[in-house]
Amino acid sequence: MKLIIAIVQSKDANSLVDSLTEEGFMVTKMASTGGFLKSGNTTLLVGVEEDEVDKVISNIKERFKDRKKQVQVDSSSGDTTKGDLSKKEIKVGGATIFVIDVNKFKKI
Ligand code: 2BA
Repeated sequence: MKLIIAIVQSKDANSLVDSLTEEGFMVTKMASTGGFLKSGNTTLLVGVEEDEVDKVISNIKERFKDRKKQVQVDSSSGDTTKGDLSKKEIKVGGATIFVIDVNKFKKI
């Protein structure tokens, strides 16, 4: 079994959760905050059999496309909220996906 951890933009997370649920996957949705932008994002946990990993990743890919955004960052610390601010272009949107081996899975 694998655990897929997907960090996605909050605004599109519900449609992804609905789609995965309709396909029969079990999903946990968690509110999270990006360390760099300090803004909200959504983290999904999806426990699946190994042969279903690609299906979930394809579903995520269909919904989340990259785009660029200009943010103000502190040039010395990378902090986006204070200090000596300069503009930087970063990629937002898309999805960050981790696929982890699950040693044990139990429901009790
Ligand atoms: P944030 O940490 O708020 O990062 C938002 C975007 O800012 C990132 O997009 C990336 O383009 C840029 N960025 C992040 N850290 C940076 C840095 N130290 N220097 C320059 N640019 C930086 P994504 O890479 O698509 O990441 C979106 C969100 O996914 C992140 O939000 C974070 O919550 C999560 N994430 C990404 N990579 C991760 C990792 N290796 N471990 C844990 N969480 C991660």
